[in-house]
Amino acid sequence: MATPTFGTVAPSNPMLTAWVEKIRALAQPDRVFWADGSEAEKEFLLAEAVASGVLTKLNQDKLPGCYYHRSNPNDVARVEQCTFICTPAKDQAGPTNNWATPREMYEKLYALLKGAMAGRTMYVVPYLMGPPGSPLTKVGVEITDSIYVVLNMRIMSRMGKVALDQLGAGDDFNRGVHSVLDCHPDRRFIAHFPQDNAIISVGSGYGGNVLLGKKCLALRIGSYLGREQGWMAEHMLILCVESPTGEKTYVAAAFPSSCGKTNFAMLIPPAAFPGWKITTIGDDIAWMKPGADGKLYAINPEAGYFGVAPGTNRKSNPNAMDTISRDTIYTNVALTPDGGVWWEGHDDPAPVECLDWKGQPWTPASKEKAAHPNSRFTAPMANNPALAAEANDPAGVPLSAIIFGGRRATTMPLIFQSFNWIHGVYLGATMGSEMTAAAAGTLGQVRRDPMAMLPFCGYNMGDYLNHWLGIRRDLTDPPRIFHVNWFRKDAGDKFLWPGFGENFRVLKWVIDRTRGRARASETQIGWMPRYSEFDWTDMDFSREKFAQCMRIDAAEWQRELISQTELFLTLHDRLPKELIFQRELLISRL
Ligand code: OXD
Ligand code: MN
Repeated sequence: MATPTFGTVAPSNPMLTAWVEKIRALAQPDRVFWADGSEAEKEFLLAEAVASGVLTKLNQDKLPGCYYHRSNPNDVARVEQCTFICTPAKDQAGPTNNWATPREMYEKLYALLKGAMAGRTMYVVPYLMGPPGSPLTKVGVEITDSIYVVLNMRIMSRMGKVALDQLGAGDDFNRGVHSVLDCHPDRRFIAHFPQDNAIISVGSGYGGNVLLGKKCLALRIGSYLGREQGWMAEHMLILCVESPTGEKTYVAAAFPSSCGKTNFAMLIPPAAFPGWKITTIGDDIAWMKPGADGKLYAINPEAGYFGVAPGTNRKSNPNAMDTISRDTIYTNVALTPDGGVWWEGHDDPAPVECLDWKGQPWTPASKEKAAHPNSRFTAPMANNPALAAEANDPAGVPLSAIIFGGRRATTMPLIFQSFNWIHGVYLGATMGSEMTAAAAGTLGQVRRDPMAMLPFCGYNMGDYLNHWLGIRRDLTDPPRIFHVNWFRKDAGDKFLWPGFGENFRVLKWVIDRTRGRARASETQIGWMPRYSEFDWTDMDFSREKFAQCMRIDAAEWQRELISQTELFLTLHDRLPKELIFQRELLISRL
């Protein structure tokens, strides 16, 4: 390969160069590549990734700027059992995190990193989480031996010179080190050192484990920093609903992984609602801080979408299909003979033949899936036809509503509103969801996932819930809190609610509630809309069906309370008393 002319210019920040030199001396790469984020550099890296077989160039007539990657089949999802919060004391990490002391983990991981990059290039990737110039924005630097990581980080964050400019001569940056090592599950660790603002990830190449700006910095380290500094890092999409008169309302929503955050963030209102528009600010992560006016402001720290491919199609998410039609990296989907991509739930019929996510010949008669259920696309948010201009606003957007939701076949109604902030925190804290393919684990089993943050909270979950309650003190106009469930089923195992675009009808009620325009009935579990409160234009949905979606079933709620007990027991020593009172109130109402 020609001698590279890229990546040779080291930045002038001595704190940064000293740390990079320390890791270089440890990992012993053949060379160091300083990423600047330029277009020319991107072309160079793409060519190198193709030449080395890391990426396959897709059919550029069909999918301009798009590339294809297959991961090691043993490395296809986040691995919570290998994810650690490293703090001096165990109760700082809390009962819901794997814990190790920083000393023990540094020792173990430095031993694994010793000489690990011999024969490889060590890339240094400076990046911003958040729009340039925002007071919430953080600088990170990821050192990695994976060119795939560099190219993904380029999409997912604001990468290169812009980050070095914001860092200047400062020392306030997250230090992230990543090496794929030999990609062996026994040597897979994703370790966070919140007090050092540092991350070390080894043994994996999967996005959620290795794109360190995302889950590691923006959620685990971010949640820790947020508590120290008076803000919040949350697993939430952010969207803007614009009415026909131009009134804008901002909403954040937390759903566990693979429960439709990306689809909801890109929702298109049904034709029955002319003039209504939804624009996307973020699809996965929100950083939120009380503003001087007493409202809660949110930014999306990311610059791209790392979305689940299966099930994405023109019906479920037309904006995502447009977004991923160019400049996208596809991982672990199926590869068609004409250089295209396919997955279960794609608009195109199943190809007569193709290569599956493992590179094996696949036909519709095959028993295995063609695409891995957690196969992904990495696409720039700038491609989204419905991107909100506010996505790049350093000031963020003032939230009027926060929505919590899980994937629940039973118990949880389509929509209800909390009585107040504390009750809303209780709803978020007790959220349950059936497990999906985004993390290795038991599919379908309901687990408690407070605020959808169970795998992402970088400190004691009890303290985290206290932080949620404490934030209220800085808010004179807090967002209203709601709970939704798109996934309730009837006795025949069929979804009761059609979902997708029709979710706008639910969202519209939420918006109208925050603006004091919609009425609600007080029930045992919260405020609920009556049938007549929904706009049913062009939708054939009977009163009986709606009643089924909204039903509060005494026996189901009894089981729900018992299952919530497990979480309360786990968190008992730091559980805020407010949440215990909320539980008592719920029991007496029921
Ligand atoms: C994600 C996840 O990738 O939550 O966003 O797993
Ligand atoms: Mn997520």
